[in-house]
Amino acid sequence: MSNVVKEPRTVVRKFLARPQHEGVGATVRRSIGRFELKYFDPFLVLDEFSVSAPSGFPDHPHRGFETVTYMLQGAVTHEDFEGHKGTIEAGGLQWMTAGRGIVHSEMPAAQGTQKGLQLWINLSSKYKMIEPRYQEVTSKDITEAAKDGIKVRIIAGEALGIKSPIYTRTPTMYLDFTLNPGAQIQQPIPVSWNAFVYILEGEGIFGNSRSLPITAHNLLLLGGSGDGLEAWNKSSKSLRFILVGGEPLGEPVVQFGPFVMNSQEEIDQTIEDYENCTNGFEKAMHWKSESTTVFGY
Ligand code: FJE
Ligand code: FE
Repeated sequence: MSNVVKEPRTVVRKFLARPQHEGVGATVRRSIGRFELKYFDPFLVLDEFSVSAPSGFPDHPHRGFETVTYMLQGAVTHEDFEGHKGTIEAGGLQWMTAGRGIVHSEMPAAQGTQKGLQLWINLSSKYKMIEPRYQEVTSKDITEAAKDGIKVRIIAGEALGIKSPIYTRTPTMYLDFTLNPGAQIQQPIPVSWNAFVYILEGEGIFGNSRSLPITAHNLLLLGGSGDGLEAWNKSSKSLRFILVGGEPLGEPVVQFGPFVMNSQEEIDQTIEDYENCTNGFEKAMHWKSESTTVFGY
């Protein structure tokens, strides 16, 4: 393989994400967003979630950031206060820019266990109050590339010379790699970006070919300033992980649950807006999701 990475990044920290309760009866393995790792600029939360009916994430608001929901198994139905509704099926993706405000529900769409990843990406102060926007991609329309025992689903950014059509308001890359036994990758990452790996399946070696293999549910923070990632599958099973990178915003972050702003004053204003249904929360006034009714909340 040609040397596309000149200065590979090293793994500087490792976190095992253990299951915890979230929403109503749902379980998440939270890596970014827990107290030891409150923020990894521009990333606020990474949850590997697992829900079965009637558990889920009933009506709740968001302001000031984006949520990226990527389904791994089963399906989730989302429904918002503007009447936007749909189902994210296995392998599919919803990239939601909450901007000034969304109120929605995210609930299981099928029997059995629904699994996926939800990533929260912060928005810069100049975009926190933009109009909400959705980008939705079904599994068959996700850009894929394959080469030398590597398969990559390009959710955002570029890999193996192929680009995703997703627009990232905060510059972000999001790649889902599967490496066959014996395969290795060299993936460029912009030098100034923060980047991490989260392992989904199997075991892999990251950063240094002599390091110990790392298994599922671990988050790896990649050291700054290198120009890419090198990883190896030296095991006998397939290895699946995501590589996510983003341009740091370098701004103050004040978070109150699902509201993420730059100052306490803006958070106070947001709570007021949500309570009074103003400044983007107008449609929350008489709204209740259908799923909330169906599931009996
Ligand atoms: C939540 C605010 C929230 N992780 N993973 C507060 F927005 C949420 C929430 C989620 C969520 C939803 C999905 Cl589909 C997947 C998630 C948090 O909706 F649970 C709390 N407590
Ligand atoms: Fe949500």
